[in-house]
Amino acid sequence: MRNMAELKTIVAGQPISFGKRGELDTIRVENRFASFEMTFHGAHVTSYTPRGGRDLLWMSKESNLAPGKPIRGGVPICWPWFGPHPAGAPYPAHGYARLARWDLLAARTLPTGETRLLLRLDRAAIPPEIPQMELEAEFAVTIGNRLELELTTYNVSDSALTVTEALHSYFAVADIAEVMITGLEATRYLDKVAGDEKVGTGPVSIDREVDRIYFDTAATVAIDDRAGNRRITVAKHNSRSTVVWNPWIEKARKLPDFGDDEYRTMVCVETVHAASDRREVAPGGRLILKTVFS
Ligand code: TA6
Repeated sequence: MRNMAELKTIVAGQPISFGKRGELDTIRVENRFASFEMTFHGAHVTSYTPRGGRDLLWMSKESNLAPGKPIRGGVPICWPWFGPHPAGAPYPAHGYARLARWDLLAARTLPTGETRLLLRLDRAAIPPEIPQMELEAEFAVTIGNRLELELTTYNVSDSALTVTEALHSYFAVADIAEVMITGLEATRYLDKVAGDEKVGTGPVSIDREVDRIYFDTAATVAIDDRAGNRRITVAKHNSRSTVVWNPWIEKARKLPDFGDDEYRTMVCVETVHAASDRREVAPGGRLILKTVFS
């Protein structure tokens, strides 16, 4: 882990500072395009506010903000598996990347004025009770008039390894009842609530719990937040599956880190490698998952 003196050297002369959110150390960027915050814990993006606009990301007011606990909101990195692990405990849901501190390796200001950060998962910080896979992870963030997030997996073992993963983005909307999601029409999806497969017929509106993995799609998704008079686009690279999730009333009530009525102001549109879109990484190989939102 780099100490504060080393960190300050990395960011010297750039619009980057260090702060706190709850118990967690944060990296803050204020450049000409946007205000941005992420925690070292989980390399978790917690805020992205374009200059003169509103935060694109939603954070629960009930979220944990402490080492070793998942953060509810922003962009959780689910890695190196998505969802519950087939073996159950001691394998946590959505993997262990979001439970450990990451190290800041580099920070650069591009000729465009965008700020680029590079972080690496500190495997020594992974809770020791969780069996690790022989994988390394790096996360590159580019803060401009779009936010680019790129998660790279390196297989440092001598055998092929299967990875599922997600950039599990929580977007802020004014009123979920007025949201229309386009880009997933006529796309096959697994409906995890009903437990069956369906095909999308038109734009997606949300008036109940929705938990869907859309398959065979590289599409850019648009979230039309009509009550908020805003349209958020979610593009992706090297992913053939997209998750749409809103817990709705009952599930939100059951989640201790999710306010009872907070489901009304969020929706997750996630860029993933999940289910049949799981990826095999060759020994010494790497896997990239990238999402860009604006
Ligand atoms: O991405 C949707 C999902 O897999 C849902 O099934 C729900 O579990 C959600 O992730 C949140 O998971 P978490 O472990 O962060 O509460």
